[in-house]
Amino acid sequence: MTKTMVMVPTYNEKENIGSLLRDILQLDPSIGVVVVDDDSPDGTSQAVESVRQTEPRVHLLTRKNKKGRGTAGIDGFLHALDQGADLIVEMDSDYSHHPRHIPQLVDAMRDCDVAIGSRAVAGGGESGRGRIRQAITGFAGFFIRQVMELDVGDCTSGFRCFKREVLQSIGLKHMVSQGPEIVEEVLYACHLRGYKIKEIPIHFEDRIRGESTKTFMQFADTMWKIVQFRLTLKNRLRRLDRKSKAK
Ligand SMILES: Nc1nc2c(ncn2[C@@H]2O[C@H](COP(=O)(O)OP(=O)(O)O)[C@@H](O)[C@H]2O)c(=O)[nH]1
Ligand SMILES: [Mg+2]
Repeated sequence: MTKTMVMVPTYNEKENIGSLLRDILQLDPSIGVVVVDDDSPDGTSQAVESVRQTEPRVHLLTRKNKKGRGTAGIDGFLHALDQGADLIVEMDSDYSHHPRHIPQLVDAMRDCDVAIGSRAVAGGGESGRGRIRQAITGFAGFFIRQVMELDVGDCTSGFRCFKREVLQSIGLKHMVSQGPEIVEEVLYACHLRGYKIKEIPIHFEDRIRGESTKTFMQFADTMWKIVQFRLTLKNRLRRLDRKSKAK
C-alpha cells in the first residue's frame, strides 16, 4: 500500500491547524501528517499536540526559535522520508491550499514524479487576493520561467506532491534556502534532475484566518535567489553525484 505523508510548515497558525489536521486525516485512514512548527508564540504546537494525543498519525516537530519556512520544509521532508513515506505532499496551513485537492495530487502521481497544485492551468484559479498581489505573482512566474528555463505555469505554488525518490535525489540536506524561496529551489532541482512535472488545477483562496508571513522585501529577495539558483544549483547537484559515486 502506498504511504502518503503531508508536510505542513506552521508559524502562528493556531486558528487554522486544528481543523486543517482533521480535514486531512479524514481523507484516508492511511494518510499521515507532519507539522513543522517554529515554536509559534500563539501556541500552534500545543494545538497540534492536543490533536496528536488521540491521533498517532499526526507527527509534530517543534523547533526552537523561528528558523524559517525553508529549513522547516527540509526538516519535514526528511522526517517524512524517515517514516517511509512513498508520496510526500507539502502545503500551507492557512487553507489557501485546500485539503480537498490532496486526492487529486496523489492520483496524478500515477503518471508523473511531481504534481503541482496550480492556479495557472485550465480549471484552476484563485480568489481573495487583490490585483496587485496577483500581478506580482504573475511577474514572479514569468521571471522564474525565463531564468530557470522551466515550462511550469504556477512556479510559486507550494502545494505539491513528490515521489519519495525525487526528494531522495535532489540533495535536500544541501539546500541553501532559509525562507520561502525553498519552493523555487526544490522546483528547480526537480527540473534539473529531469523529473516529470505535472500541473493539477486547484482553486487557491487567500487566507481567511491568521496573517501572511510574506513581505515585499521577501519577494525581492526571492527573485535575487532565483538568479543564484540558476548560477549554482546545477554544479551543486553535480558535486553531489560525484561524491555519491566516489563512495
Ligand atoms: N515552520 C515555519 N513555518 C513558516 C514560517 N514562515 C511561514 N511558515 C508557514 O509556511 C506557510 C506559508 O506561509 P504564508 O505566510 O501562508 O505565506 P504566503 O502564503 O506566501 O502568504 C504557512 O503554513 C506558514 O505558517 C517559518 O518561519 N517557520
Ligand atoms: Mg499562505
